[in-house]
Amino acid sequence: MELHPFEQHPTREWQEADAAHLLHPFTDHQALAAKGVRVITRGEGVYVWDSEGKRILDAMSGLWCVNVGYGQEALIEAATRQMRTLPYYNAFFQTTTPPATALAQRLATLTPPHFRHVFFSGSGSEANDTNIRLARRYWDLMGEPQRKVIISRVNAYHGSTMAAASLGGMAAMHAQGGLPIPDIVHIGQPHAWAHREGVAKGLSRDAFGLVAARWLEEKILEVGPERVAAFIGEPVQGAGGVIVPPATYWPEIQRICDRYGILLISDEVITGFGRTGRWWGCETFGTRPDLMTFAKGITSGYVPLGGTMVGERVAKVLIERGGEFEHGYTYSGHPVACAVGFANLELIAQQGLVDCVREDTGPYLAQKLEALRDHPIVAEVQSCGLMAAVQLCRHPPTGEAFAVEHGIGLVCRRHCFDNGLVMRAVGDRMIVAPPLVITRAQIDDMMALVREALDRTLAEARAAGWAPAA
Ligand code: PXG
Repeated sequence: MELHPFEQHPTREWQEADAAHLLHPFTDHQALAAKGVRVITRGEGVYVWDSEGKRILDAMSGLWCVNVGYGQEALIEAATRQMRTLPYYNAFFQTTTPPATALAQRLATLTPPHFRHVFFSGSGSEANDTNIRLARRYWDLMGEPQRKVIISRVNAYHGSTMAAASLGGMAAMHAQGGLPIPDIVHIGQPHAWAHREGVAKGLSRDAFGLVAARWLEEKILEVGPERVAAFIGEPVQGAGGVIVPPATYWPEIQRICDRYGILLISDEVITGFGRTGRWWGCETFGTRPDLMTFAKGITSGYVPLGGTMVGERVAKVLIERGGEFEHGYTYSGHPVACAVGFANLELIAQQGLVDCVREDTGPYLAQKLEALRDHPIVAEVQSCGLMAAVQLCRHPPTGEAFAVEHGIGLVCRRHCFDNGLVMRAVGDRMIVAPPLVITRAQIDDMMALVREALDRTLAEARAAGWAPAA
């Protein structure tokens, strides 16, 4: 049988072509060209294979998205059928397609009851742009057009467009684009470890959670409550390092939003669709957001799709008083994406994946992580459902960090890759967020690979004199 063009070339040829032509996201291209790109060619379940035939356990679900794992026939079938029937039509100009409307209806049944409307986009970044438009439009229609300011958090990740990167709190991103755009401001993150020598010192987790939430109130008062439109946050910060907030944090944030009447936006791009053990992170943490961003897990990443759940408070004003909302994307409600999303949600429900994460695999992962606490370079472990972080540290008893220039997270990530495991490094925090279909036996395999990578990292750090000898 003749090979497809994608199967014809050896790794080196892909690497050369790639270095010559493809600009990658968040990548130092000179460093990549010197090393040669890794080519991933296929996936099945929780595993992917590279062009050298090496099997890798994908403990990051691609980029926090392949929740049902690779190779699910129901999704493949849904895409194929919809492509044959109608590969594209739009939702502009008073039209729709059955998959777009059916998925909107389905989402209304899977979200808290005050969500009955959806605005689709092509990605999480676009959905967060939509949120800014919606929040400001809402306040215009409410007769308070001066309410423009959106408060977000340091180290938040809300996407990469100019507006979404502004919402995000990544200093390195802001430095490269003249960001943030006006009227977006940031407060600190509820990250007890990062504040261990500062405000969190001597406080219980719960007490620190209240302190961190009150940074929102302080910022509202500083900006002027009459100018604040919304607060946006990820229930658990993902790309910022899987920062699981203290239990006191979100209820206090909700109280503050209610007190000043500001909209609460829950960015559920990572935490949606079962990642935390409930359908939505806001259900795990007890908030009642007005807008909710989703993407990634809606299609398990098989095709791009994002959107915003619009709560009744905003939807009612927009629909009854708003006239035309001057906003939309070519791919808002793309029929193939929506057909795959619909099939994906059916699969998650049929397989009971959300309950499984909450009652079985999530607690099992947490228990396995506990066993890492005795490791000489592990300072803390944190998890929520199937997202987890392992904080590396030079000397856990004193909390002394590794020197930044040693890039210990990247050292650990290299050992993971070499060992057949994808794990993400955020500074000195190692992250896992495996597909929700992962079994207990596969969690055992994953954790054995994690421990092995930690041991190799420790050995390398000791040999280099970065960590104290045994
Ligand atoms: N919100 C959140 C909470 C995200 O995690 C986005 C919005 C943007 O979605 P799009 O579809 O526009 O990428 C994200 C995306 C990482 C990493 O390295 C995380 C994301 C994207 C790329 C890399 O952890 N999250």
